[in-house]
Order: sequence, then structure tokens, then C-alpha cells
Amino acid sequence: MENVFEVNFDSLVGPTHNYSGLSIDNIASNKNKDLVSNPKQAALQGLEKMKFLADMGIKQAILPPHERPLISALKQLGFTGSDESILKTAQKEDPHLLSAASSASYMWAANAATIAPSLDTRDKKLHITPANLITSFHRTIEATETTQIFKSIFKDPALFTVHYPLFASASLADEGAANHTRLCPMHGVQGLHFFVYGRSGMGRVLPHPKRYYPRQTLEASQAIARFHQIPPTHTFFAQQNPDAIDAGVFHNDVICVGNENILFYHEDAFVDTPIVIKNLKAIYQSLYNQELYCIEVPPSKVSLDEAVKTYLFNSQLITTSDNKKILFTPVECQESPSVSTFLKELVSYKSGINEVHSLGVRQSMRNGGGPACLRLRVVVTEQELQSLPKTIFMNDELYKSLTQWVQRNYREELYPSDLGKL
Ligand code: SUG
Repeated sequence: MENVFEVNFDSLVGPTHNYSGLSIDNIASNKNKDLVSNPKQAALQGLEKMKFLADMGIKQAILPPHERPLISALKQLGFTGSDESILKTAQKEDPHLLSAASSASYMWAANAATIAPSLDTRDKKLHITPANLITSFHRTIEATETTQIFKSIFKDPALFTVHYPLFASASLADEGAANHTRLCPMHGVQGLHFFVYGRSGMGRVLPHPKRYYPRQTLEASQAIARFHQIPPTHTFFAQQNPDAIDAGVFHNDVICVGNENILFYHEDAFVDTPIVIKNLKAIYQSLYNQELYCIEVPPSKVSLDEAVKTYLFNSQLITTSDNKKILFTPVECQESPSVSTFLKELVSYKSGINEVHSLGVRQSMRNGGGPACLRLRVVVTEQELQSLPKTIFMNDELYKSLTQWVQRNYREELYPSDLGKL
């Protein structure tokens, strides 16, 4: 078996991090609309999380922030003049548009792309498809720069294929790895790709939420599976429960997280969860001749609302080099009696998860992004790892220099109404 590594890519949070209430289906984004944000704290919390994982021996890389406010987007929408006057006019004429062009939403790297490691693909290359994020304007403007960033990091065409995002069509709405989980007995084995979608973009009649419009389409996930060259024997598709979407589960990673042979999810995560799990387990068993550990949480232990409030399932589930499975939960989980009680039971009940650690990413959480939203997982071989730029990996020196830079350059208070004055 090949020596492979899971690298977690997190983005450096940018200086325009703010609460503009841009995502209507995201309860935290709505609740905190127009409140003051602290970009300095947001960036430091992100860096601290990266450093904490790197210190545990986990391979941690960092992605650069995107250009914001994206003046070129405002120009494309008809604003003219100097940058300063464009910002002022946009603030006056359409503050919502200015907020969208200024959003630091690229911080949620789980939405940046979907990945298929080279172990899993027919041509034995690692495939990356940046997400088109067409559901909302503030997110769809991420796709071009994300593609450029990945093309410059995953450079060697003999090893990597960085695709272009899918067509910018509502039929092919794609939100990246937030709706995708790779399962396998261990990272070095060909994986089973579990795709979760919220709706059909091509007219299939499926159960639909009453309140919110689902983001990921089945057809987008199918297209990605196709051009990532994953054999159909190693793909599995399931639909998100519309009631969960209506309760604020805008991505599958708000209600489910998996890593290697463990799937941790809420009973209300899917349309007909018992059938989904039965079929997924059967495929896993037939591929690997062993059992998939399914940790299902019933509403009697943690309600859907509490899961959304605490982001219990938006935890990072990581295997350390000494083969421990650690769940990195948002610190908000400790503040909920039902969730903290559940987490204590989880470790003592031989669930397969050995430890639980809290991570403080409150600035991101207030916009609906927990620890798992902030990272993109990429499984690479030794040769692929060696081909990546050394400078992207978190270490003491990089942590120190970025922390100092953020301390010097970021503000501590930002209201959406300040965005026209940057
Ligand atoms: O797309 N929030 C993001 C949060 C994304 C979380 N990612 C994952 N679950 N993987 C979103 O809704 C809010 C921006 C604002 O309101 O200012 C926002 O875009």
C-alpha cells in the first residue's frame, strides 16, 4: 500500500470579513446580519486552528485570501471611476451588492472544490473541480480565483488535473466538498465517494423543502464523479432531507461528517436515512470486506435545531499518525447541555472516535461556518506531496509571520456600512 497523507487546506481569513446576512438559507448569517465583525480575531482564530492541527503532526496547508472588495466585479456591473468612487457609489446605490463583492466567504475552503485522490481515479491523476457556487452572487465570484490558486499549487500536469468549474447554470449548482465524503478503510486504499445533493437540476421529481431552495444538484455531483474518472462501483448518491434543509442544513457537512471508515451523522440527515445507510454499508462491505462504522445520532439525543446551533456535525474528524480518530468540534458544542453530554458518551462508548477537542472559530461560526467548513481535505501520495510548494505548509515560522502581519494590518471592528470606506 502506498504511503499517502491527508492534507488539510484552510484559507487565511481576509480583512473584509463581515456580517452582511448574504445567505438566506443560513440561520447564523441571517441572525447576525449587520452586527459588528472582528476581522483580526477571525484571521487569528483561523491561524490558531491551523497551528493546533499542524502541531499534532497533521499536514496543514494555507490558501491565500481572495482580492476583496472585488472592484473588477463591480466594474463588470457598470460602476465606473476610481476604486474609491466605485466603493462610495456602490455603498450608496446598492449596499447589498457592495457587501457581496466584499465578502470573505472564500474562507470556507470546504466549498472551494471537490477532490478525487489519484488512488481513486482511472487515469491515476488527482482531480480537482473548483465549485461554481452559483447559488449566491457573493460566492460565485470565488470560482475564478479559486481555480487560479489551485492551478498554481497543483501545477504538475502529470500528477494533477485542475478542471474548470461546471457551467454557471442553476441546473449544475455545485458547492464543492461540503456535499462529498470519501470513505475507505484507510486513506491509502481506493475510496468510496459519497455524494449528497439537495435537488435535481434537470427535472427529476424529488421531495423538496418548503422554506429554502437546496444548493447542490444531483447532476452537478454526477458530472464531477464522471470527469474525476471515479468508477461507478465506487460512487454512491443520496438526497438531503428537505426538512433538514428547512431547519438550516444548507450543506450536508452541517449534518454529517465522515473520515476513513467512520460516518457520523444525524438520523434526519437524508431522505429515508435507514435505506441510505443500509445501502451505503452494503456497498462498503462488498468493496472492503469490512464494516463501515456508522454513528447515528437520534433527535432524542440531539435535536436538529441543536445540531444546527452548535454545528456538532461540522466537526473535523481526523486520523493522527498513531491512528487515533479525533473529533475537533466547535467550542459552541460545550455550551449545549445535550451536545456536551452526547460527546462525553461518544468517547466512552467505543464508537471508534477516541478523543474530542474543542476549536474556537466563533467569528466564522457567526456566519454559519464551523471547523469542517474551513478546511478542504486533499489526500496525496508522497510524490504528489513533494511536488507542492513548500511555502504553503503551516509551521512555527509561517504562523509567527502571518500572525504578526494580521496583528499589524487587520481592523478589530467592521460594520457592513464601513465597506464603502475601505
Ligand atoms: O455559504 N456563509 C457561508 C457559510 C459556508 C459554510 N460552509 C460549509 N458548510 N461548508 C454560506 O452560507 C455568509 C456571508 C454573510 O452573510 O456575510 C456566508 O456566505
